[in-house]
Amino acid sequence: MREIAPGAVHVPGWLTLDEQRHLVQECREWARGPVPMRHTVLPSGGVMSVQTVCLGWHWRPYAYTRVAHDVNGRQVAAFPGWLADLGRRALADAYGRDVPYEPDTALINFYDGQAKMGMHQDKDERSDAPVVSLSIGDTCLFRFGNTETRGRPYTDVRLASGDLFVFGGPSRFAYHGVPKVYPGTGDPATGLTSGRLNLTLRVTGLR
Ligand code: MD3
Ligand code: FE
Repeated sequence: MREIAPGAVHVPGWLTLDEQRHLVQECREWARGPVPMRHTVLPSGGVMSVQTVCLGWHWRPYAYTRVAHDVNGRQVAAFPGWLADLGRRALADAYGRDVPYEPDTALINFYDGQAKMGMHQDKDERSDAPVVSLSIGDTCLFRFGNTETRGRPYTDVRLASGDLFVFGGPSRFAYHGVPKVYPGTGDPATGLTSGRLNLTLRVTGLR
């Protein structure tokens, strides 16, 4: 366990192999629909290299809605209670104490060997509750920056399969990104034979 910055806690190897296998199975189902996993189209017309599917609320830049107007007009799948329980357990382990936490959305990102994510802030939520991040599959280079600029200072961290990262307090609105994934570094026993999955649990503050 390492606190990268105030409120930003990295817990390597937090998920068991069984938990990772279960999450991979669930992600495969969620990726099929009702709103399929797809490359998000940005307002600029650009297309994200990462593929995303959402639970509870559908995210697109810069809004959360129940219905995926930009994909197929369907309502996204519900956010399961067991995933909220996992989020509370993650926070308790990262912070060493029970904290109230009611995540209502998950963004599930899939990275193939070429995908990356530029430096950005997550500001579409109307809540400063922590974000819980779970990584499965290939290791990536994760860049954790500062709240002021896209650039330095930042800290580079390798996120491997099973790692938990919690971003709360002053870290919640820091710039961050994924410059690179390392193909072939994941354990196929997770059920993911290539690429990287990242699940982030969040509180939208919407109703
Ligand atoms: C720090 N995802 O979905 S997870 C994203 O690996 C996102 O897919 C990356 O950035 C991924 O928005 C990074 C780590 C993460 C997620 C959310 C954060 C770090 C964060 C929100 C605030 C601060
Ligand atoms: Fe983000």
